[in-house]
Amino acid sequence: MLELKLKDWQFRACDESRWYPAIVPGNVHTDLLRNGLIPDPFFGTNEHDLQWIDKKDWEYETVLSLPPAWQEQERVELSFDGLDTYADVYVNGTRVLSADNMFRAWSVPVKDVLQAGDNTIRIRFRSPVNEDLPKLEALGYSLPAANDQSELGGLGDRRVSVFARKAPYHYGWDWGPRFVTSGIWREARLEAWSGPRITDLFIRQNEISSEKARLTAIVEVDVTADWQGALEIRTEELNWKKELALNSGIQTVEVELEISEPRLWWCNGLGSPERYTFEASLKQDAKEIAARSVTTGLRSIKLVREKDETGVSFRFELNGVAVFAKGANHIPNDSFIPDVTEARYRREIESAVRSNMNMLRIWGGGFYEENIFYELCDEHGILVWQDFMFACSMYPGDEDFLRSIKGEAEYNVVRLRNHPCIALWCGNNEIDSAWAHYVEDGGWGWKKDYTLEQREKIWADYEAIFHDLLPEVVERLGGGIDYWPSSPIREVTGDQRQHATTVTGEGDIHYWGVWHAVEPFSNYNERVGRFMSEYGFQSFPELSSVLKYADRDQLELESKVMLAHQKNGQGNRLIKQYMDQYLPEPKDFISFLYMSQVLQAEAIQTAIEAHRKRKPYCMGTLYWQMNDCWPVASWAGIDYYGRWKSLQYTVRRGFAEVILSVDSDVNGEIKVHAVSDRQSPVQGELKLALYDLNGELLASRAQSITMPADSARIICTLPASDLLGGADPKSVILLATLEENGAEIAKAHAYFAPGRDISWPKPSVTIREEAGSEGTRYIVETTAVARQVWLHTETEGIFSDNYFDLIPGLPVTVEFYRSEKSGGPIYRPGTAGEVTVTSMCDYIV
Ligand code: BMA
Repeated sequence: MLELKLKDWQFRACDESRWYPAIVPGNVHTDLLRNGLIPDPFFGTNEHDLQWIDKKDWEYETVLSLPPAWQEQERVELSFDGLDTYADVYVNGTRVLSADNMFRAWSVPVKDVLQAGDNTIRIRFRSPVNEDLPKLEALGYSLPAANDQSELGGLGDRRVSVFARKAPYHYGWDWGPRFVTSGIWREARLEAWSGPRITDLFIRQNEISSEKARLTAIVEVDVTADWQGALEIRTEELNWKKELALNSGIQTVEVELEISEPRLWWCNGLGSPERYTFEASLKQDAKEIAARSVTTGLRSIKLVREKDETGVSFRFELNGVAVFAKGANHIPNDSFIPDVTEARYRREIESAVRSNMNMLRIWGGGFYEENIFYELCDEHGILVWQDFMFACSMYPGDEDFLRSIKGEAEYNVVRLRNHPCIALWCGNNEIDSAWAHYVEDGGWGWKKDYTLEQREKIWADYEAIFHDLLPEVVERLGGGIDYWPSSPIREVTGDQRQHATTVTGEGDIHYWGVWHAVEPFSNYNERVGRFMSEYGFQSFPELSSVLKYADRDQLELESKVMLAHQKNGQGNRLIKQYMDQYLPEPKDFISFLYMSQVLQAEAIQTAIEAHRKRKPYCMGTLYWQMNDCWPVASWAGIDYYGRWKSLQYTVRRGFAEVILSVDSDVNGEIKVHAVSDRQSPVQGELKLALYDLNGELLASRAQSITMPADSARIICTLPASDLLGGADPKSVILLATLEENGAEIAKAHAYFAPGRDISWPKPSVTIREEAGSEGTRYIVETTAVARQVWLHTETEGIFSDNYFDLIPGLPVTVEFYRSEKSGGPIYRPGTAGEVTVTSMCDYIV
C-alpha cells in the first residue's frame, strides 16, 4: 500500500491571480492570517471587518509528482477526511468530486485521471453564503435559526446556516464569533494498493459481564478479484481464525469472539478504563495480505428509562452500575478547528478528569469531534453524550438534504462506534422544546410566524430527520447505543406531554430560569429533574486573558471591544443585576471581572449541590459550558487560553466523590447534607465549627455518621440557634468537615447571610513555598476570614485548589501543576514561579 499525505498547498481567492502558501488541514481564515493578509480575527472588533471572506470563492492547489510505482497498483484513491463545505475537486483538470457536507469523509477512485510525473489537484470552494441564499429564496420563507448572526454577516435577516451541513456555530452563537470558514479542514491523502483491503473493523459488543464478553468482529473487506485465504483476529494472547472464499467486491465477514473474565472499561470514579486492541488480518499461506486494528474498551452502557413513583428514570448504567453523570457541555475549542492541537485536547480532557467529571456532552451546534477527543475520553474514562449536529433551528427536509444527513450520520456512527466512551446519540439541541409543536403558545414563539400549512411541513421535516432517519442509522450501525431524539425532551408521545418546556419527573432538562429568566439562585433547589443536561451562568475571563483581545483603554464593561466579546445581548445586564443581589460591589472594572467569576461559581455550586443531593431521583448534572472557542464573556469554566476560572475549581470540589453541603437558615435549621458516589459505605466523623470572622472558635460539635454506598442524605439537623448562640449571623462562618480514619475527606463552608450583607474584615493573606517542595507546593494562611482566595501566576498551569475560603489558623496547602507541552500528561507537578495572592476584599468598595 502506498500513501501520500497532501500537505503542500497554495491558495487564492478565485477572483484574484496571486497564490499564497496554505497549510492543510486548515482553512481560508487561518491561511489569510498566516500570510499577513488579515489581522488577528480574535483581537478587538476585527471580527466585524472580516465578514467579506465568506462571500468569496476560494481555490486550493497542489502538484504531486508520482513515481511510476503508483501506476502499477490496481487501485488509486483520493481521500479527504473533511472538506468545508461546497467543494469541487479537480485532478489534472477533470472534476472527480463535488462535496456538500463538512461532516463526512470523501474518497474517489482517481487511477484513470492520474499520470506518472506531475499531477495537479485543485479544489474550488464556493462561498457557503452565496451557495445557500438561493435555497432560502426558493423556500419562500425563512426558517428559525436563533443564533445565526446574519446581521453581523451583512445579510440582514437572511439566515442561511440551516441549509448547510456545516458547523452551526461558524455562523455565530451567543458565546461565539461569526467566522464562516472554507477549506480542507481535515487530512487529505492519496492511497494506492492492489489485492484485498480491510476497509472497516467493528468489534460489536453483544453481552458484557465480568465473567465473559461475547463479541462479534465485523470485518468489511474490499477485494478486486475472487480471493481465498484466512481471516485472523487477535487480541492480547487470544487468536481466532476463519477460512474464507471471497468474491470480488465489498463484503462483510463476521467472526464470533468470546473473552472470559474480561478487564472491563470503567468511567472515571468507578474504576480503570481498561482497553483492548484487536487486530484483523487476511492471510495467504501465513503471509499477511491486509490488516487493520482498533482499540476499544469492553463495557455495557445503556440509558435506563423506567417508570417509577415520580415519573420515568433517566440514568446511565455502565456494566450494570448506575452512574451519576457529572460533567459539562463541550463546545468546539476554536472557531478555527484545525488550529486545535493534541495538547489542547489533552488539556481539556485532563481538566475534566481533574474536575472529577465522568461525562461530557458534545453539543449539537459544533461538529463531530476529532478522533483524538474520543481517544482521550476512552483513555481517561470520560463518557460522551454525543449530539448530532443540529441546534436551535428548524431545518429543510428536501430529498438532497436528507440524503446528505444520512451520509453524515452513517459516516460518524461508524467512525465512533468502537469508542467505549460513546454513551448516547442524541438527535439535536433544544429543537423539540423550542418549536413545541403541540403547544400553541409554547416554546420560543417560532410557530406564530408561519401558516398552519407551513408549520405542518416544517414539523414533518423535523420528524423525518429526528424520529425516522437518525434513529434508524443508530439502530442499524450503532452497536446498541441508545438514541434520544432531542435534548431536552420528556418522551416522544405525539402530544403536548412530549416537550420538556417545564421541569417534570421525566426526560432530561435544560434549566435556564436562573440566568435567562432572572430567577434567584435558590430556584436551582426547586427545579430539579431526572437529568440536568444544561444550566449555566456567565462570567468574564480574568484580566490577563481580556488583555489578549482588548487594549487597556477598552477596559470598560460597555466599551466597543468588550461588547464585541459579549455575544449574549442581555449578558452584562444579567451579571450586574445578580451581582447587586448577591455580592458586595466591585470597586472598578478589573475587580468586576474577578467578581463575575465569584458570582458564577456561587450560582453553579448551588446547582451542582442541588442536583447531587437529589440522587437517585436526579442522576446527572452537566453544566453549560466547559470551554470557549475564542476569548469572550461566557458560561465557560475554562477560558479560551486554558485558564481555570473560579468556577472550574468550584466544580472540582463539587464533583468530588464525597461532598458535604450545608443549608444554613439563620432563623430555622442547619442541615448538613452528604452525597457519596462511592460504591462502598463511608464511616466517619462529622465536625461542625463556628468561627467569627477573625478566626475565633465560637462553637463546635462532632458526631459519627455512616453513609450507605452510593447515597445522598441529610446527616445532621440542628436548630441554627444551637450553634449561633448570641453571635451576629453576619459575622460568622461555619466549617463542616467529614473525617474518615482521621483524614479529612470532605469539607464545606457556609455563611448565615448573603455575601452582600456580611461586613468582611480586611485580611492579610500570605503564601509561602513549602520547604523542600522546589516550588511545587505552597502554604496559604490568613489573619481574618478571606473569601475566594485567588492564587495567580503567569506560569501556565493549575493549582490543586484555588478561589477558596480561608479561616485564620487553618492554613491550606496547594500543589501546582504546570502545563507541559511535550509528550505525556499535560499537568505535571512543577514550579509556579511568582504567585500573587488576593481575596475578595481586595476587589470590593
Ligand atoms: C443553551 C445552549 C446554547 C446556548 C446556551 C446559552 O440553550 O444549548 O444554545 O449557547 O444555552 O444561552
